Amino acid sequence: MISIALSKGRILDETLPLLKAAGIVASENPDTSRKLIIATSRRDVRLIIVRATDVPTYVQYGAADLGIAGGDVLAEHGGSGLYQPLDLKLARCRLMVAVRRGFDYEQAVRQGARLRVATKYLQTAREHFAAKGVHVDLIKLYGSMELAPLTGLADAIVDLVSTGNTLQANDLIAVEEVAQISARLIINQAAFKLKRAVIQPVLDALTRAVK
Ligand code: PRT
Ligand code: MG
Repeated sequence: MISIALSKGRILDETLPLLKAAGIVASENPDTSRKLIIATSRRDVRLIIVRATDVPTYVQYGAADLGIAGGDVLAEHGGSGLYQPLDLKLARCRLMVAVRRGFDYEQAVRQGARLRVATKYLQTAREHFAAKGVHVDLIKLYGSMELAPLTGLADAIVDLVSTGNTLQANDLIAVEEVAQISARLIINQAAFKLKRAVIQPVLDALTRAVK
């Protein structure tokens, strides 16, 4: 038996068709079901439903053998104990620096001002600004990052952008790309060795489905 950790929402919506193409069909709709463990059309494969940020943790400790997680979440987790063999090319977006319309980001950076940056992505943001030599004070938030520049909590945010509608609705503009993001398949390293006979065909089928 293998378990695949998935999160509800975007990742799930885009993953179910991919799993189906790989011959794995959920026995009930995880979006509407209250069940957190969901059987599939394959008796040796089940789905477990966790928060997006918890997916790498479940797979790292082997509580799930496989998982599907955004590159943003994986970068923050660090990837310890995980193989990341396949970019699924879904739930694509960009991690961006954004500021209030009218805030002169280039000028602030040029002057070496100490920027206050609010984000859920502390690790990634720290590395990004360190590589640019920009001094930042990072403020950890868990959601609604867009509010931070509007309320004076921060000068800038680092957040995910897909359509850009959320930034626009809040009078913010993206000024810099931090990373391009997509969801990846992750596999527990020990499970990949011990359960290779079950996992390898799933990996192969998903690889074909992505193409
Ligand atoms: O919602 P919850 O707190 O449970 O967890 P989560 O937000 O981590 O999960 P979910 O399902 O919202 O996102 C899961 C994954 O989808 C993320 O880890 C990303 O890899 C990926 N993804 C792709 C996105 C987006 N696009 C996205 N646009 N995740 C979030 N957003 C948010 C963004 O943070 C911003 O608030 O959508 C808003 C911007 O969208 P646009 O279209 O207005 O630009
Ligand atoms: Mg969300």
